[in-house]
Order: sequence, then C-alpha cells, then structure tokens
Amino acid sequence: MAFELPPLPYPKNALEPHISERTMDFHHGRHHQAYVTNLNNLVKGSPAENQSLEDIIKSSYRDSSKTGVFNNAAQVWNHTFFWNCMKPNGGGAPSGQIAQAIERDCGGLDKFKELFKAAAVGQFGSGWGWLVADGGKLKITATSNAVNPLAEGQTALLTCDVWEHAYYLDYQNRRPDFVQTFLDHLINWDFVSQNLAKPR
Ligand code: MN3
Repeated sequence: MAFELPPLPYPKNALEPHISERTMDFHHGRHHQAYVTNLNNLVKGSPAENQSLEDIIKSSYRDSSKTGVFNNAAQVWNHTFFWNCMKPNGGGAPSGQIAQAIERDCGGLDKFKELFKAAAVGQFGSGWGWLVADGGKLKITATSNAVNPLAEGQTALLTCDVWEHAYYLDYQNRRPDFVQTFLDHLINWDFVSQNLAKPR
C-alpha cells in the first residue's frame, strides 16, 4: 500500500497573514508531496513497502545503504507533524501538564521561547527546531536536514521547519522573524499536550 499525502488540518489560507496560502501551496502541495512520491518510488517492491512510516524511519536511520529512504520517510513524517503543530489563532500560553513541564524543565514560557528560537535560528542550513521529551524531561533540540527525534529515540512534542522553503516566500532571509511568529501566533498547544500525554 502506497504512502499518501495527508490533507492539511486546516484550509491552505488559514494561517494568513503569518504563513501565506502561496507558501502552503508550495510547501504542502509540492515539497511534502515530493517526499511522499520519492518514498513510494524508493520502497516499491522492497519489504519496507509494508512497514509503517515510523518503522521505516527507525530502521533506516544511520544505514548508509538507506539514506534516501530515511531522508524521504522522515521528511514525510516531519511535515505531517509540523502541520499539526500549528493552527489559526495559535500561540498564546499552554496549560495543564505541558505548562508545568515547561516551567520545570525550561524555566517558564518566556525562557522556553528564547531557547527554542535560539536553537531553531542557530541550526546551520536546513533542519528543524524541536521540543522533545527524553527520559522524562523536556529538551529543546535542533536537527539537520531530515533527522528527527523519533530516529534519536526521543518523543517529539513540537517542531518548527527551518528549511528555507518554509519561510522564504513570506520572510525571505529573516528566519528569526518566522520562528518568532511561529512561537507567538501559530503553535497549537493542544497538539503539544496530546504528544506529551501519549503513552510511550
Ligand atoms: Mn519543509
């Protein structure tokens, strides 16, 4: 069974003015779709064809004969996760368990934003900024290219795509402004809470 591009969890123009419909059109319709198409072509006729996306990611990571499979599988997963990390009128403050964990492990919401922005902006070249759960604690990380917490044995809670294709049409070279906007206006804290609450 072939992998499919999941629909966006909101209309393409729903994140305006922060992310334009044009960016979403390219990012979801072209970039994310291309990873899905590439993955299907790469696993066709191999045992990976019948594996879950998560299993493909874990089993192909750091296997030099499966670099293409890993990169495309992880990018399919990363983008689906990223769309769900955002919502129209997002941002604001988290509540409940995730708010307490951010207080405990990141020093509060303002400090979290500062550290997340530094990690995401500081990622040299293409990659992702993350909030993860690792050994019962929250951590802020950044990964290069397609690498994600799943591959590293961590639980992904939140991500921001910092590949240039994520922001260049709307923000050009101003990655810090894009990440700040993501933090202030786009984060779907309900989704982050669900990820923390999931048994693992
Ligand atoms: Mn992307």
